[in-house]
Order: sequence, then C-alpha cells, then structure tokens
Amino acid sequence: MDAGLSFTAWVLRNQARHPGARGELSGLLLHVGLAARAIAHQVAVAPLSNMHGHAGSTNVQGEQQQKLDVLADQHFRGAMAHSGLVATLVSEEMEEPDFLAAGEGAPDAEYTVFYDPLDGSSNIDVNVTVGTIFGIYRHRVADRGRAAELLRPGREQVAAGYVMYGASTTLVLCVGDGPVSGFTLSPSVGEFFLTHADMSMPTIGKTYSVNESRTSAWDKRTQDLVQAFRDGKVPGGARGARYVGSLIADFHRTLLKGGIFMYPGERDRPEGKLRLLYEGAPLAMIAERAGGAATDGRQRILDRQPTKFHERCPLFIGSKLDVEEAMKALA
Ligand code: P6P
Repeated sequence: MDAGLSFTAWVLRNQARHPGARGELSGLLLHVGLAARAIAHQVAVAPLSNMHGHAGSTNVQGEQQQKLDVLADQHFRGAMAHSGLVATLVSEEMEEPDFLAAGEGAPDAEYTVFYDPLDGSSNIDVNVTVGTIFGIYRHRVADRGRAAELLRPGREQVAAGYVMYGASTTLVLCVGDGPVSGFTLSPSVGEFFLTHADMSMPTIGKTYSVNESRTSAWDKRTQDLVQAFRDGKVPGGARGARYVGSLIADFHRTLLKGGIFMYPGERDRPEGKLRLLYEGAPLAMIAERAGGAATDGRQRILDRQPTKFHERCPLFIGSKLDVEEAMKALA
C-alpha cells in the first residue's frame, strides 16, 4: 500500500511553490522532522531505558527537569545545530538564548527557533501524551546576538507547529501563509506521511478545557466565563469538560473537534503558567490558520509584543466563537 505523501516530499513541493526560495527553510523543517523522529523513539522506549523520572536538575522556570526533558532538548538542539541554518535557539530548558557559533550555524543563518522540547513532561511517567512545540522566525543577520531584536510578536513567525507523542506520533505545522497540515509517523518506515491535509477547526465546539481546581485563584470574570461554558450559557449550548493536563493533547483535540482550551491568569500569577514564545504563539498561529482564534484575554496572542524570552501569558485558544466569548467576558 502506498503510504502517501511523505513529509520530505511535502516540504519540497511547498518550496517549489516559492520560486525565489533558497531551500533554507525547507532544510530547517526537515531537521525538525529529524528531531521529532529521534524524540519519538526516546519517549516510546523511556521505561525500558531507565529514562523516566527526574534528571536531578531544574530549568529556568525552577521546575524539576525530567530525564526526557534534557534528552529531548539535546536531540532538538543537535538537529537545529547540524542543520547549519539556525542562528539562535531559545528553549524552555535554557535560561539564555543559544547563539550558535557560525561554525554550527551557516555564517549567514537567519533563523531563530523558539521551542519547548517536551511539553507536559510531568505526564511522561504515567504514559500520557506529551509534545514538542516550535516557532520559527527569520531575523536579519545584523540581529545575530542582539537579544532584544529577537523578541518579535507571534504574527512574524514564518512557520510554527508541534509534535504530539501519543497513540501515534503526529507532526502538525503551518509554513508561511500555507494551510495547517498534519503528518503521522510510520514507525516501520521511519518517515512522516500526510494524514491531515488543510486542517480546519470547527467554529464552535462541544467541550471546554480548563483546570477547574484553580477556580478559587481566578478573578470573578474568569470564574463567570468558565461557569457559562460549564452551564452551556454560551453559543452552542451545553459542553462537556475535557482536561488532560498536557497542553499538546488538549490543544490537538480542540483543533480537531473544536471547543476552547483555557489557562487563565491567576491572583498570584496574573500571566498564568504557559509561555508565550514557545507555547502560546506557535499554537496561536496554528489555531488562527485553521480558522480558530487565540487571545490572552486582552489582545490577540499573535499581536502580543514579548518583553522577555520566558514570559508567560494567559491563554484562551480554540474555536472562533468560543474565543470570542472569552474576549467579551474578559476584555
Ligand atoms: P496544570 C504541563 O505541565 C503543562 O506545562 C502543560 O502541558 C499543561 O497544559 C499545563 O502545564 C497543566 O497545568 O496547572 O493544570 O497542571
């Protein structure tokens, strides 16, 4: 049976549509696919290779690193460095940006990649879906090493996406002004194949997704908004509650089935828990390109100007009409 269009063929076809393209972004995307395959293998065999549990270190967020966090970061960084196309890496696992030496990145490498190598890693030991999230920007060569120039709104991403290590390993991304495309890894072939062409998010959903144990930490407007979804007092009526506690799993379900995922700001952490540049912005690009929306409660996520590499942001993301309800309630 023909496995269908491979990720490699899709990337090359995408490049052919842009006659002026030099093939650099294509090469970078293929290296993202390489990292995804390597990390997928490590996640799958983690219990067998004693890769579950804590690494004994903490990351910039002060969170305990899982062994797989460190390994996934090594694989992703290695693939980006070996591509020779990346000037700067910003990882959830590294406090400062990694300005790749010219020897590692091509002398005029122009791309900055923001990434979370393994989001949801606290779920690994219980075999719950986890994922890698990435956002790619093109920066002027003159901006190499100039951190402030790298802090750009998500609308300037040239590509964004995620890899979901679940029942199957799925790579979902959009490039330039192209559609959201989903690829599934064939373990036997070792390549991703197109399984979800031109993904679109239903304009309204049947679920809402939020950690309701945080209710007492929210302000009243947020409490009222979640209550309205819980009681079906929103367009589309009654909703089911779905919350995996792994961002990629909750977002991927929302992308396919519609609905809204919320991680609101809280009294003692008004910017919430999730990060803007390597969680909110890449997923917001996917959501909007699929016909959905994403806000921090005050503005469009993709318009938000970051001031720090690891800044957090409240996140309300999903079906257009559901996110509009959040904006009406919170703006
Ligand atoms: P909470 C996982 O730790 C994570 O970073 C995201 O993947 C997930 O959406 C969120 O935190 C869950 O946070 O506070 O509900 O456990």
